[in-house]
This record gives sequence, structure tokens and C-alpha cells, in this order.
Amino acid sequence: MEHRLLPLSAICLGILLAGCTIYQSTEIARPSEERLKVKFENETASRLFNSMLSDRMILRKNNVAHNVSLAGITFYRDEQKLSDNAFWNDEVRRCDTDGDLLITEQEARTYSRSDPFN
Ligand SMILES: [Ca+2]
Repeated sequence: MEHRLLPLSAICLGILLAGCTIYQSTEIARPSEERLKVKFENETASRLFNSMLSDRMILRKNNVAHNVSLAGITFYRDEQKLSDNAFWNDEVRRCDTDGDLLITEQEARTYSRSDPFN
């Protein structure tokens, strides 16, 4: 019985949405931030940092803040995400624990072992 209701529900939802207006906007946070210039102690530090940075960038793309609201038959969907430079800077600050803009191998190892979801 339930499997027969699913197509009917989809049809009803389609009819309801047919007259709807949908607005979507994306806001870039910290858009004018300049990228921090950082040096690496050695190739291993660079590789470890960039590998973890890549992982975190993938997660970031799937973890954008969304706000969906409904007003009458109008849907509003807002997204907010960091600019690329702001994201880079936050990751450098997370890794470069002493803030000297030189990422040591030890700092990069600690960063690469951190939780990519936090
Ligand atoms: Ca450092």
C-alpha cells in the first residue's frame, strides 16, 4: 500500500511546486581577504600540508551552510561559503601553531593527523 502512495505523493508535490518561485543566492564570506604567504620547512611539510588541505577542501564543498525558507509559494535558498583565500588562511593558522608563517614538518604532521571534519 505504501509503495502506491509514493508516486501519488510525488505527483502532488510536483503540482504544488509547479507554481512556486525558487530563489537561490550564494554569499562569499571574507571576499577581500588576501592569501597569507607561508614557507615550508621542507618538502615533506609541504606535501603533508597540501594533502590535508585538499581533503578539507573536498569536505568544505560538501559542507556549505544552507538556509532554506518558505514564504507562501516562494522558496528561498541561501548559501554561505568562505572565499578561497580565507579558507587557505584559516588552514594555515590551524597548522602554523606558532604563527611564524613557517610550517615545520612537525606542525604539518600534527595538522595532517587532525580531524578533517573540525
Ligand atoms: Ca610555524
